[in-house]
Amino acid sequence: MRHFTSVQEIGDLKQALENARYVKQNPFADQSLGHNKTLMLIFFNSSLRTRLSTQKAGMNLGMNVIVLDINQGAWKLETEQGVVMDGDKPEHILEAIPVMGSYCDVIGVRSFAQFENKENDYNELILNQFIRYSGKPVFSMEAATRHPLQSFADLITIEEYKKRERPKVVLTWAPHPRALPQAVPNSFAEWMNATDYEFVITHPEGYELDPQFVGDATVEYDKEKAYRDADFIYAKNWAAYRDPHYGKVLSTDRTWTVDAAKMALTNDAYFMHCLPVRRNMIVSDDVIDSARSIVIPEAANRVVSAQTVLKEILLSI
Ligand code: AN0
Ligand code: CP
Repeated sequence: MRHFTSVQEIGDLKQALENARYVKQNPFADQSLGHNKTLMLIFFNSSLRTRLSTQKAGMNLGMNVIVLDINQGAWKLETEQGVVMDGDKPEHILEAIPVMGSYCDVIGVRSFAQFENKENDYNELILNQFIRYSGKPVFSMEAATRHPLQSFADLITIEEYKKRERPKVVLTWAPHPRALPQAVPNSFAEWMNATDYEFVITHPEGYELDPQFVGDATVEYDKEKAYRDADFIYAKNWAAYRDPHYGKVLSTDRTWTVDAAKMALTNDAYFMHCLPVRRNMIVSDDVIDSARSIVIPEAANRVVSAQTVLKEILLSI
């Protein structure tokens, strides 16, 4: 594997899960792989889990790790090509990317959708420029349309907790006061569609995701019906995808908050969320504080997904 941006590059899922199990059981077995290799993590947006878990994954593999927050201390970067740079951005990404590439062996990038131009977001303008101009393997730490390290960790977690071979997994939209990207639900859908699970997406009308990610998942607008007999409830907010409301908050309807009454409809489902989560908006305190909540082991598996992917990248260079 050279670049990692989606489920596509992970190859066979069963093999990837096998690799993840090995990494989890033997976290320090491959320290020599990363010896004298530098991992550079570039953040255009905030992060707690991705920043820490990916650093930890690199360190477990014996790598040196450099973290850069573009918005704190670096020059503001122009990302559009062909513009007259007479504004507030002193440096162009066309120089910044190859310079960063020259200081490292592998690059991780976090760059959310900006909700200014759907085409730019859905063409992954920033991530693709890193792939094109850095000269180094690049992996996504959540880009405009996907968050594959999160989805891989989610899959690992479901495999660890599932009680039946083909669990029913439900992705539910939940309310949030601000506009959030579709990357997490898009990516989760893409990874769930690659399994043989029963996969259902539920959301209010107007929150339809890009059909390329929904694939052949069942979309059920009746949330109570969707929850019925579920083994996993995976909650996430996202802003509208469809035009003319792209990037807009259309509803903060708290009947969509994951609560004990809806969880009671399930097959004693586990509750999952990628975090950070707003309590009593996305999920009620009693659900996230219950024994059915697996958000902490889910977050812990972020080290495992990152290390499994980084190991594959190191094996290819
Ligand atoms: C981000 C999102 O919704 O994409 C990151 C989640 C991992 N969340 C927020 O910005 C709150
Ligand atoms: N789940 C996740 O990616 O969290 P951070 O935004 O804190 O990295």
